[in-house]
Amino acid sequence: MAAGAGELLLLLLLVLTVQLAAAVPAALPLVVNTWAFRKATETAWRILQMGGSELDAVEKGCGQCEIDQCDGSVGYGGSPDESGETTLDAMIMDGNTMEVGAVADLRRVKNAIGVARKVIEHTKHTLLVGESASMFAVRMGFPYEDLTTPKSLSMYSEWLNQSCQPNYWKNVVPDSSKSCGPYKKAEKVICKEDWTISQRRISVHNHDTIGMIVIGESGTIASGTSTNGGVHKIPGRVGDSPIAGAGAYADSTAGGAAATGDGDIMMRFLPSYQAVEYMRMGTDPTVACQKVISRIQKYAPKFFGAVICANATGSYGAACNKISGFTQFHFMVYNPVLSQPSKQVVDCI
Ligand code: SD4
Repeated sequence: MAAGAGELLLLLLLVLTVQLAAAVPAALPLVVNTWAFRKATETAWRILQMGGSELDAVEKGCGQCEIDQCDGSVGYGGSPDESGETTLDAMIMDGNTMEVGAVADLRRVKNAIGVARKVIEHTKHTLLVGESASMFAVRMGFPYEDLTTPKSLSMYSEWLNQSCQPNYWKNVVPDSSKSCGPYKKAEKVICKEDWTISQRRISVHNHDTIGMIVIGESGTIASGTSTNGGVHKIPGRVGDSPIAGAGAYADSTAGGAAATGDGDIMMRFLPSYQAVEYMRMGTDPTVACQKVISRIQKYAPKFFGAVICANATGSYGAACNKISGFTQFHFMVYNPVLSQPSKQVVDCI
C-alpha cells in the first residue's frame, strides 16, 4: 500500500531529526541527561572513570544537581508547595536486576536520590513517601535540613500576594482561578480537565527535572531522576519523576529513558517504559522518543515535556513537544568520542 503524502513527510522529518541527533557517533560508556546540566554530566562521567558503577554514576550525577539546585527545580530551595515547603521526588533504577529505589514527597532531606539508592540497598520496597520516607532517610544516616531558602520563601509570598495564582485546583469553592483557599469541593463538577491548557498552570520555566541514563562499557544500563516537582503544587502531590516507567526506566537488554516536563500528564502514559519498549523492538532512540511524545500529544496537544532515550549500543536521542516558548530541547551527552560533555539540541515536534 502506498504511503500517504502526510506519512511520507513525517518519515522525512523523522530521518532528518535522527541525522541531527546522530552527530556524535554511538560509543560506550555513555552518559545522557536532560537539560544543559553540564556539571551533572561531568560528575557522572568522572565516577565511571574512577571505576564506579553505573548506579554510582547516576546517583552522584543527579546528586550534583541537588547540590547545585539546577535551575531551581532540583534539590532544596525551589518549587515551594501551597504551604511554602519544598519537597523532593527521586528514583534510581538498575537495568540489570530491574530493581528500583524511589522516594516521593520527601521532606527536610536534601539528597533525595541518595535516599532512593538506600531504598534499593536496604529494603525490599520500591517507593517510600512523605514523612515516613524522611524518617527512613534519617535512619540511613542523612541529616534533617531545612529545604527553605530566601528564594523559595519569596516565591511563596509572591504567590500568596497574587491570590495564589496559578494553582492546581478545579471544581472548588471559592473559585480557585480568583482566590486562595482553603477550598471545599463545589456541589457540581462543572468541567472536565482541559489538557490542552495544561501549560498555563505550569510554566515552561518552573519545571526542569534532571533525568539521567548511564550505560557502562559492558552494556549495563542505569537511570534516575531528581526534582522538587511543580511550583505551588498541592501538598502531597507526587509527580512522574519517582515512578518507574514514567520518570525513568532502564533495561540493560534494551535501553534507558528519562522524562522531564508536566509530570501530572506525562505519568499517565509511562513514556520512559514505552520508549524502552520501542527500542527493544529495534526503533532508533530518537524515533522512540518521538513516538512517545506524539502519543501524549494526541490527548494533550499543549503539554510541556521532553524525553531522552539511549539504546544498549550507545545510540541516543531526544524529543520534545513543541509549544509556545518551548521549541527546542537541550540535553547533555558524554561518550568516548567526546573530550567533554556536549550540549545537544533537538527541535520539538
Ligand atoms: C514533575 N516532571 O514533578 C517533574 C518536573 C519536571 O522538568 O520534569 N520538570 O512533574
